[in-house]
Amino acid sequence: MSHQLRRRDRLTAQSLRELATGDVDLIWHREYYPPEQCDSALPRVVRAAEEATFLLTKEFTSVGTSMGEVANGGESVHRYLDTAEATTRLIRHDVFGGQQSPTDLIRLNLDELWPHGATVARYEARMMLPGVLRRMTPGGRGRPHIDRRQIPLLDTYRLQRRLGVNIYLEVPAPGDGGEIDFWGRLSDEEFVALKTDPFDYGIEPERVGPPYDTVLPGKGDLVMFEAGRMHGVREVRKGCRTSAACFVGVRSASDPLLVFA
Ligand SMILES: O=C(O)CCC(=O)C(=O)O
Repeated sequence: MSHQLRRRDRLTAQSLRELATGDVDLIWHREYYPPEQCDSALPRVVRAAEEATFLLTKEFTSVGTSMGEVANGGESVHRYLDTAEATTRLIRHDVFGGQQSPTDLIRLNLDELWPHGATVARYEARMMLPGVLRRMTPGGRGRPHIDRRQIPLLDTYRLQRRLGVNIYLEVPAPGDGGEIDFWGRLSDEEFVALKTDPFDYGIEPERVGPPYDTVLPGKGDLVMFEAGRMHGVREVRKGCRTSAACFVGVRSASDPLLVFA
């Protein structure tokens, strides 16, 4: 049996529905965000990434306290909620001022493409962060992981699926790393059982065997996939890899999609 992921190459109402129901595994829409707009925003994105105080890992940096940092609940949930609005303003007005940000664009598209629209997720009536900016410099990587659905901030939503959304503003040259590898789907419980440290976001690539499929995104590309499928980013050996990212929570077909990061 082939493990190759079932792909679609455009984000449309149909491909979104297929991804949300698990009928396809991946949407890889090339140059979804215009490459020249990636270039014009990049210097400000890099500056914001350099000033970011991200705690989850040293393997990449992220602008904004992200969902990954608060997956285990506790005090950091307050920081996440307290900083969501300011981070959103920073990304929209300071970093992408004068042009639409990739995470604003995807929110609009999702709202228009999904039958019941898309909205920013809330926790106790407070806005979650709708998007982050991530950057990997040489040596950076993302170890294999899933992004769990059953975490304190998301629990009340009872998500059926959590989709990862990434739009690439800068990518290493082919051969210099930064590919996304995909393995099989895991439940939250199976993934937690695989981890040696519950506070570490991922596991060592050597422990998971060869990937089922690999994608090397280009500048401006959108890659969307089910985040319950184990995935990781290969080490960036040269150049940098910078992306705008969020997640989409799927409930039933008659509920709005939820956007959070
Ligand atoms: O940067 C990427 O391509 C993948 C990011 C990732 O690991 C995620 O969205 O959970």
